[in-house]
Amino acid sequence: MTPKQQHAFDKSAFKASMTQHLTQLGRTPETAEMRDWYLALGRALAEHTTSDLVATENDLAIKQAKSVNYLSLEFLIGRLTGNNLISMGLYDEIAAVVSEFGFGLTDLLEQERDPSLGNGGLGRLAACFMDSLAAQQYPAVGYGLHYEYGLFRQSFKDGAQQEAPDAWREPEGYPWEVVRPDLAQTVGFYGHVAVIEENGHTRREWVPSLHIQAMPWDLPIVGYQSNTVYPLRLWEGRALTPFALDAFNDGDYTRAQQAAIDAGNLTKVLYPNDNHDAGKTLRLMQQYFHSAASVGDILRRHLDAGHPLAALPDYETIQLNDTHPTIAIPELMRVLLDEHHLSWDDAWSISSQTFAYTNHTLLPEALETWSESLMANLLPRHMEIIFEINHRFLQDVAAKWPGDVRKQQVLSVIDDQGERMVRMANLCVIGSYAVNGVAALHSELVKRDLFPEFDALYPGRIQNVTNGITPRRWLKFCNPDLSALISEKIGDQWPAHLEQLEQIAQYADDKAFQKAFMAVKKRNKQRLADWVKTHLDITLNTDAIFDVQIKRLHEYKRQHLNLLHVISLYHRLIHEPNFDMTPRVVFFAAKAAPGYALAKSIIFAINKVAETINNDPRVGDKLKVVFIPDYRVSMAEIIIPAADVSEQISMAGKEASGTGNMKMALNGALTIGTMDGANVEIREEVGDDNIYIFGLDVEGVNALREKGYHPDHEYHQQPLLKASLDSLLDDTFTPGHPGLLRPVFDSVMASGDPYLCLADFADYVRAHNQIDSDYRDSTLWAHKAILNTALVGKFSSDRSIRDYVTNIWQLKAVKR
Ligand code: 26Q
Repeated sequence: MTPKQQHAFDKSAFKASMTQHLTQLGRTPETAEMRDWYLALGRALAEHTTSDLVATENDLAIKQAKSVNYLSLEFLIGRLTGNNLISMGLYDEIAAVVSEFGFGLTDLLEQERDPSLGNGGLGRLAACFMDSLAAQQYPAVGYGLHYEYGLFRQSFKDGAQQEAPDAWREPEGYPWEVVRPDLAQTVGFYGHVAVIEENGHTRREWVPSLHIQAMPWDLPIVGYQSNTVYPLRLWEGRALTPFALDAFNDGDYTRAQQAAIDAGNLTKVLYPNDNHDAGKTLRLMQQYFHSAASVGDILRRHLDAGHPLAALPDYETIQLNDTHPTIAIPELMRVLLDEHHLSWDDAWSISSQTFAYTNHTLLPEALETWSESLMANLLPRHMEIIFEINHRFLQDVAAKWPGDVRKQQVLSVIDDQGERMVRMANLCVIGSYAVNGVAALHSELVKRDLFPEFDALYPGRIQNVTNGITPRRWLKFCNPDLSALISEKIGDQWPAHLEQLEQIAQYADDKAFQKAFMAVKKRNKQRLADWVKTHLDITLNTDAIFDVQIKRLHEYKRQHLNLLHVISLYHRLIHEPNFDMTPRVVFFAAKAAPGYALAKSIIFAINKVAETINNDPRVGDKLKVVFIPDYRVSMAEIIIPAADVSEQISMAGKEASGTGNMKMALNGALTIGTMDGANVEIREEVGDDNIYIFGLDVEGVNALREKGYHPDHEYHQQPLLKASLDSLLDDTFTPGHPGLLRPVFDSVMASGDPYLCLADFADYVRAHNQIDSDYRDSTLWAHKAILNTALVGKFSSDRSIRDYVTNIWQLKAVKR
């Protein structure tokens, strides 16, 4: 136990508490099953964190300090029990308790369902940031939505993705959450704007026609060794009263229930789109519901602490995780104007010093716009406020660039080419005091390509904060053997000071350390191989290179480029008698948005190619392809420590940052990647010799586009590429059914290969050949792998949070 730990651990009291919780589940230690024990453990631990959460909430020093409010429609937290045990410093103590009851802790932890309340990178980033805020004791509240169903569960039927609902709390409820009815808010929708005459002047006030209750559920974010517990507050939509009594009394039973049905649907399910705007009314309702409840709660805390409204920016900052919570800006304005009767200038001064916005994408299809008519119908008063913000803003633009109509058009919040649309990103930039991209390259492209006019209008507003990952979950918890090895050499303070890993670099050529390091990797590969044997019945060779691409399925991420490389290896194994290769297992894991047809076709193609290769006796164990279904945080925790090679192969300029790249490098994998997102910074840290960079960079991509790109030229000039592509058209991978994989072929031929897979293919193959030969030199490989772990300390989310604190939020840590 660490000296910092506040509560001395009372083993017998804890055992009694677990037994008590078993009783509440209707069990005794004799009749309880594994799941009951897990629930009893979770609930017993949650008692402690909940009391620490309430204590943190009531801490006067925190009330007097400035807090960040992290607003995000997604928090992909993953399982909490194991991670919280690490943060509480109780992992070994609880393992002992559990074994006295006759169980293994790791088996018990496997009982927990992942709360998959996010799609991918953006949601996981929010979770890592909450961990780092609590670890470093920067006052924070995370605000999200309490989805009844998280991201869908994925399975395959004949190779095709099937989606099933993710009932993450069923059936007993999630042990770590606590409902806070005293903190419920009410959120309005629809209705009209009333004009009220009051002692000589008029004011405008929204009269909603529908009200929904926002019920908060708190999850405890336990700071690593810090005794600090911050809330992740998730809002659930509920009917205000189960029945509209007047309607019920009128005998209109159906109408009375309608409100309850509407409210119950609001937070029913997470939208499964990643990097794509859905444009659905229910999604806008979710966004407003989230924003209004959160802004209401922030103002309640501020006023309850006795602070004046005008001092809001001194005590609260609100970070918008992409544009999804943008509507919080006009919502705060509405409350200040219509409920607190502030002048426009006073309200705007407060609001525009409170919000900051993070951009996570340059993809045009992901930039949110909402139709003005939809918004005016759902949120009539907010639409008026947006018009007023825009009107005043365009006056500033005209003053800066007199007579420049084009500037007015691109900067305006309203896009009036065609149906009038509200551009959420423009509203964010105008309404925030700071805007940031998520990696150095991405932030430069935000300034140069996405918002050049804003950058000219507001010099310095657009900044960079490079993403990070929490070393607690992504090394200490998921890779205990490597953690122990590191601690043996440099002590055990590195999880809170990741830059200390640099000291490991001195052992990169130490034979004994190399041996120990690679032995850990081997054990982690065995753990993954065992999982694959049990769940997929595929036997793997752990001497093979474990080559890993795990991320959402998207064309720009180019899983199909990886697939073409796999097919080319297979082709050579079959057709070139003298071809030899280092044995390889290529892992994929990815969910496709249910409405994204090509992404689903790529998954299908990978599964069909895997089936063929894995069952071809001519291949032996030279090559295996494994698609791990239902990728999620708990699966990542098994795959990442086992990776030798990390695939980060997006077309340059498209991946804003990536964070899986950081996780795998930290666990000793070598990256094969393009000059995109944070790969650029990983290369800076680990050095050119310890990363495999290939393909066109951003300038190369632009130059090729300029000159004119013809994928069919590549096809005709590169025999290996042609042969690989052609096998998608015949029945090599779909015996008896030629043509089933044509959508993938067409995407890079008929559709013009928008992400330049064929242009980058040859250099990608070259880089993989280099990996193949380097891996055979086990000393060389160990050296490179160790240096990856040693040199990526920069990518701790603790550093990201300190960057936000220093350059944007201006917070002070409050030690408890
Ligand atoms: C928008 C409108 C309607 C419905 C859904 C959405 C939506 C949802 C999720 C749009 C985008 C997302 C997620 C984006 C995302 O995960 N972006 C990733 O963010 C990471 C953290 O910064 C980066 O590392 C990745 O590069 C970036 O792709």
